[in-house]
Amino acid sequence: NDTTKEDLELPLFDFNTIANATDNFSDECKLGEGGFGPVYKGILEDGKEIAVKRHSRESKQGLVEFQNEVKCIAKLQHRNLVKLLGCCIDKDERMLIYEYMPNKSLNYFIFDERKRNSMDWSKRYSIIIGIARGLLYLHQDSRLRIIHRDLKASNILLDKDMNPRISDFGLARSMEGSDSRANTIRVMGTYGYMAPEYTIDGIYSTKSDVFSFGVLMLEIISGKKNRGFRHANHDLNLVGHAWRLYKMGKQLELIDGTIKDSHVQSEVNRLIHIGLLCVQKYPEDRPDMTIVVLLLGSDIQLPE
Ligand code: ACK
Repeated sequence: NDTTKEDLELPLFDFNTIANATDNFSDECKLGEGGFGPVYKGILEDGKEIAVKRHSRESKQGLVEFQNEVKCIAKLQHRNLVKLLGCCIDKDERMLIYEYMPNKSLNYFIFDERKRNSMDWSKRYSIIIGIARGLLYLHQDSRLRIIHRDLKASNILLDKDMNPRISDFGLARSMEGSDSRANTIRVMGTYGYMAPEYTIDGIYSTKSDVFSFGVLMLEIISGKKNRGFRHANHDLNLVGHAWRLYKMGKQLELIDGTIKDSHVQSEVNRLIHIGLLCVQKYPEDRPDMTIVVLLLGSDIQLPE
C-alpha cells in the first residue's frame, strides 16, 4: 500500500468515528453504488451530515482511483464542486468523506417523470451555468488543470439550495506541467457523454470535457437522455437529433414539454446553440469553458 497518510494533506477521520456515523455501514445508510464501491450517508457526533465513499478492499484499481481522487480535489474549493472533508485509511480500507448533498443527483431531476415538472426554466438555467462555472474552475486552476473525464447527470449532485456540485473525480486527470491533451489506452467514461476522439482514439483534453458538458446541456434542456452518438434512433441519439432539428430550423422542438413559459423560447434557443457548439465533432472547433461561461452569461446573439 503506497498511500502514506503524510501524502494526503487532508483531515484524517478515525475508522470508528465513520463506522459509528454510518451505523456500521448499515444497509439503511447506503445511498447507492458508486463507480468504485458503495456510498453511505452518515451523521457525525456534532450532527454534521456526511457521505462516505467506501472503496472496495480488493480492487487494485480502487487504490489508483482513490489516490487520484484525493490528489485532484483535496486542494480544490468551489461552490460548484462537492467538498471533500477528509479521508479515512484503516488497514486495507480506504474511504473518502464528503459533505452530504440532500437533493440527489441531476439524473433524478431531469429524467424522472415525477420530478421533471419541478424543474422550471430558471432552475435549469442556473444549474447549467453552475456546472459550467465548476468545470471552468477545474480547467483553469493553475495548480492542477483538471480534466474530469466523466461528467454526466448522475455525477452532478444538488445541494440544499439546488445549486449543482460536480462530484466523482475517480477518473479525473491532472494535466499539471504537461500538454493540454493526453492519450490513454484504457478508455473509461460513460457512453453517451464521451467525445468521439476519446471514445475512438483515447484522446482526452479539456475539450473532451466540453463535449460532455454540451451533452449535459442538451439533456437538461430536452429532458431526454443521450445514449450514444452511433444510434440512428432519435430517442437514443440526442446529439444527432439536436443537429438534425437545428439544420431544419426546428430546434425549439427539442425543449422539454414540461417547460411551459413560452417567453423563454428565444433564450432557450440561444442555449441550444451553445450546447451544439460544445458537441461539435472536432475538439478544436469546440469553445473552451471560458468562452462557454461568457456566452452563457451574456445575451450575445450567436450568428446562424
Ligand atoms: O443519485 P444519488 O442519490 O447520488 O445516488 C448516488 C449514490 O450516492 C452513488 O454514487 C449518492 N452520493 C454520492 N455522493 C454523495 C454526496 N456527497 N451526498 C449525497 N449523496 C451522494 C449519489
